[in-house]
Amino acid sequence: MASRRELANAIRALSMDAVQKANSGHPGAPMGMADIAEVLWNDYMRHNPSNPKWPNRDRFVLSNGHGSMLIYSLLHLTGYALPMAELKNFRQLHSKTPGHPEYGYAPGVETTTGPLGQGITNAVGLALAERTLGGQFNRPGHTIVDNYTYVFLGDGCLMEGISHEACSLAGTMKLGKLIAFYDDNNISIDGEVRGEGDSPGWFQDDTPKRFEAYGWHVIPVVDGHDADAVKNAIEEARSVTDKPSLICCQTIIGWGSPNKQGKEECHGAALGDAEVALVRETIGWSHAPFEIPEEIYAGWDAKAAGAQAEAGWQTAFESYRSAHPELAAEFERRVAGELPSDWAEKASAFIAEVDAKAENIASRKASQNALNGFGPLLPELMGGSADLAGSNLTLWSGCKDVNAPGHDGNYVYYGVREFGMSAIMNGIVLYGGFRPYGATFEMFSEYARNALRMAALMKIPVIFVYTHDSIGLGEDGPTHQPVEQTATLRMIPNMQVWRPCDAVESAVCWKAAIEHQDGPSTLIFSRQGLPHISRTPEQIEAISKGGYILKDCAGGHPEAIIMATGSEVDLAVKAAEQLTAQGKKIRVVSLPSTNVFDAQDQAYRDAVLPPSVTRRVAVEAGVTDGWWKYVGSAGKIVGLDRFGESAPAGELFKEFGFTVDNVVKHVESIL
Ligand SMILES: Cc1ncc(C[n+]2csc(CCOP(=O)(O)OP(=O)(O)O)c2C)c(N)n1
Ligand SMILES: [Mg+2]
Repeated sequence: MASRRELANAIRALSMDAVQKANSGHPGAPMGMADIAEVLWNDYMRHNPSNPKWPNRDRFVLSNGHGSMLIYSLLHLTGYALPMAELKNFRQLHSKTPGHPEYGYAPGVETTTGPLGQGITNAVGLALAERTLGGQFNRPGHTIVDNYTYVFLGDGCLMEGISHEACSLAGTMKLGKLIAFYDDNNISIDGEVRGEGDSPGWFQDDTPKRFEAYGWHVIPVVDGHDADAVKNAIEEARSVTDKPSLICCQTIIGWGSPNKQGKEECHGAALGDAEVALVRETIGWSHAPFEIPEEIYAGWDAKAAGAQAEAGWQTAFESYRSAHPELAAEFERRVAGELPSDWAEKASAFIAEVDAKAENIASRKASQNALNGFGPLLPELMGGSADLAGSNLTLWSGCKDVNAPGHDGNYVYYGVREFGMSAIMNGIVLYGGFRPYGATFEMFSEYARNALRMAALMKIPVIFVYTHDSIGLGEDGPTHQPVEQTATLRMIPNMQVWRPCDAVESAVCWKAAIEHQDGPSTLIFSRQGLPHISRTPEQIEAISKGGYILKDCAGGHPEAIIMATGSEVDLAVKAAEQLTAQGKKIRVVSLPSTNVFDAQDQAYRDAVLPPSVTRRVAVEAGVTDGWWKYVGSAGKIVGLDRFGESAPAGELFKEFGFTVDNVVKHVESIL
């Protein structure tokens, strides 16, 4: 039987050889954490390589994603559908082994990691989702949701600010089944993180004390190369159920490399052929690159144990089904990510109700109304706000705090943690069974931005809600007034951005976001009141196309088009009325989602914005850059290419030209 060290050395060999072959990558972390990974995966991880989507599997997150060869080695060795050919193809085009682990490529990769700090934050989301889904579905004698979330992280993750946001919240929430392994190797790219005297380095935190202060259970000193010590630490961590655990593992980066271990040199570069040969000698690994002896495979193979674990769970689930048939069916629906069968019909009925009410309200209020309409249909909703519930209006009548007794809630008080909230939502949706939405002021989407990008990269259906969407928020001033944010959010590939103009469009955009399953959505709402606009049922239907004709001239052959989004649609409508009264033929196009509109076929887009009509004016209280593609070089834009000011909203709209008269003037200038 292979020894633990020999099993761990398989990770070391695969990692250094794959990096060497690619002549690119990070051998240090996998070689340093191999012994820890061996104990965790062989003795504790409950997973089924033949079914990477088994809902009750333990989750593993490599937050120090640069060490991607660690997870690829583990997945290959334990029996996932990740053949050796993929390891040989590390970092090559169309391989399943990209430079950093990417969700949707290698089976068993739970989330995309690499941007440091976000993996641990996703893991907090995974652990919160596990606890909450358990609270909602487990019943006495039937524990069907019950898994651990394990996460590896390095100095870099701990230096990143988001780790504070996430770990502080995890401590407050007492996420006892979250177990983190800190790769305490005193190295990051620039060298030793803990220097001395006049060269203090850049990371001298007392990490154990920091995590104790968060309310974590901390195991402060574990030799990360001593399997027994690691095993004891995992036992201890699992025995503490009311606190997340941090196991601080002292390791040597690049362990086994005689000339490079312990040095930053092996962090992110191939060791070189000569050093690779020396490692083979040093660790006693005589096998050729990418050759794994049968005995080693046998020591790692998790297929039989995994199949057995899942079968045991299936049996338990069938007994749950007998006792609670409706819950079991609902669990299966939720985990499959399917909408309730009556969703489409009830959602449309709600939108018709909103239209009939014809309310003049802020779109943030309309958003809350939509949540009250849709929330009862969707127990999978997991809401939240970064300490702005009363401003973002994210609470609806069915909200219950996730931390309340029973842990069966559906609302997260994230505190002032925009980035943390967003990356936690990514983790929640990745767990399965939930549709998270979370809110802040649109301005602070900036704080969260990379998590939005990661959601888009992973094509996962998180709903980011942003209120206070322009200078229309008024007196809080330019620090809080978005100007360039909507435009830049639209630029994120795979992100559907909505900026509705009234309560009806707000309800439709919520419905669209809920139905958009293969990517994130951003919903942008106003602070200030917006008038109801009347529409035909066909127009209401067309809102979900992202852009549509809201008002047309008689005969349908306009001489000019005014297009707008959100709070500026009203200006466009009134300007068109004024111009129509002067005998002009004007069409108004509402574009609540430019991305969704862009995805319509050419015939539809041309029907809304006929290429022959080149006299076009766009109105949006934000930067103008993105609008030129709609108005063309003959067009005009009423926008805002500067920061706002602190003043009442009405005055600001006048000051910056968002008036009916100014829109009319712009149209007249090109007629
Ligand atoms: C947000 C972010 N900033 C910077 C980087 C680039 N980067 C990758 S690894 C690394 C150093 C990480 O140090 P540590 O976590 O200690 O990793 P180790 O060298 O110990 O493997 C940096 C700066 C990154 N991946 N993500
Ligand atoms: Mg390090």
